[in-house]
Amino acid sequence: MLDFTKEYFKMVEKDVIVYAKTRLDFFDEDVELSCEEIGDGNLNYVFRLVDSKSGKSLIVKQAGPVARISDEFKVSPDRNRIESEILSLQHKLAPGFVPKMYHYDPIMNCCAMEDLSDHEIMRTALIKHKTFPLFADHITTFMVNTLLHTSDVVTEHKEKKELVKSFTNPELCEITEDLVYTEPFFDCERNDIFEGSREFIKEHIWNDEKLALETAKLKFEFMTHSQSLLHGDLHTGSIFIKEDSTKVIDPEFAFYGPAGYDVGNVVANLIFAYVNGKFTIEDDGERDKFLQYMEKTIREVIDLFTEKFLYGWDEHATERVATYPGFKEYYLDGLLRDTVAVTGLELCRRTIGIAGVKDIQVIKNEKDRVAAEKIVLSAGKTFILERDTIRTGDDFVKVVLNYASK
Ligand code: SR1
Ligand code: MG
Repeated sequence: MLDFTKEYFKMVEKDVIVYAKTRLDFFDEDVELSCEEIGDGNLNYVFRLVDSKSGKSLIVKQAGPVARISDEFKVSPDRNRIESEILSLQHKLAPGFVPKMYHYDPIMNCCAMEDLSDHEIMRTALIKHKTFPLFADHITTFMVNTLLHTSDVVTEHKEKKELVKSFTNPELCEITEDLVYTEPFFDCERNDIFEGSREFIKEHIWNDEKLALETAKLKFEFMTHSQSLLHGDLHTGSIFIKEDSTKVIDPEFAFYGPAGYDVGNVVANLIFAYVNGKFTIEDDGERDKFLQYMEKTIREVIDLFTEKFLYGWDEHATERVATYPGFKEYYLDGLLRDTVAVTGLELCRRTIGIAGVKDIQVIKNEKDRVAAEKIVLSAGKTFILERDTIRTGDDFVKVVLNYASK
C-alpha cells in the first residue's frame, strides 16, 4: 500500500491515481480515473486526471528533486509551497487570471489545481499564429494588480517584509542569476547556441565589454531590489489562453524583485512570436496581418501597463510620501527602465543560453534561423544598452522594426 504521509517520493501516473483517491477530496466515491503526465516545462511533473464517469478533471503538479531539463540543477522542492501560496495570493489580487488552487502537500511536494485544458499554452498558440485581442488588456491588469499591490506603495511595510521572507527563493533565483544575467554573455559551456550564429554572438555579444558591464549592473539590481512580488518567469509558456480568457501559471520562480522583470519577460516573448511569424508564415497577407497584431499587442502591453499603473497608484497608494507630486512618475520611470533591460536580457538569453524557445527553434531553414537570431540579439543588445531612452510601446516596436525590416 502506498503511503503518502511519511516520506517524499517521485510519483508516476498510477501513483497519482491512488493519491487522488486517498488524499484529495475532489472526485466522487465511484470515480473512474485515468491519468497522463503532460508536463513539457523545464522543471516539474504535471499530471492530468480525468474521471470518465463525471467528466471532472484536475491537475496534480509535483516538484522533483532536480530539474527536468538537467540534473545539474538541484532545485528545492519548496518551490511547490511557493507556487501554491503565490497562486492563492494572486487569486485574491487578480481574480480570474490564475488557476484555482485546491490542495498543497508539503510531504509529497505537490499541489492540485484547476484543469485548464480548454485553454492552450500561449507560446504554442502563437506559433500556430493565432491571435488574442484581449491579451494585452488581461495581462496588464494581472501585472498591475500583482506588482503594484505587493509593493511598498500599497502594502503596509511590515507586512511586505513578512512576504519578502516567505517568498525568499534562493535556488530558483540562482537559476535566473546564472541563466539570464551571466552565462549568455560569455562563452559558457552550458550555453546552447545555433552554430550558424556563433560568429555573430562572439563579435556582438561576448566581445562587447560595454554590454558585459551593463549586464553586471543589471544582475546586481535583480539581486538587491526587493520591489514587488514577481511571478518570476512570465513568458508565453507560463500563460494558458483562449479567446476570452488568460490564465497565468507556473509562478515557482516568485520572489521580491524588480517589477520590470515580469513586464520585460512578457514583451520579449511577444517579440519572439513576432520574429517566428516573420520567418514562418508564407502567405504575404496572412504574415502582415499577424505581424501587425503582434506589433499592436507589444505597444498595448507597455502603454496599458503605464496607464493602469498610474491609475492604480492614485486609487490605492497607502504610503504618504508616495503621493508627493512627481514621485509616481519617478517610480514608474525606473520600472520601465528595468522592463526595457529585461526585454533585452530575455531576448539574448533564450537565444544563447540553455533554455531556448520554440518560436526560434522551429525555424527550419538555416539562413532564416540565423537571420531571426540576429534580429532578436541586435534588438536585445539595444534594449540593454539604451534602456534610459526607451519608454513607450511605440519606442519598443521601433527597436524591433529597425532590425526586422533590414
Ligand atoms: C533550469 S530551468 C530553465 C528555465 O526554465 C524556466 O522556465 C526558467 O525560465 C528557467 O530559466
Ligand atoms: Mg515554468
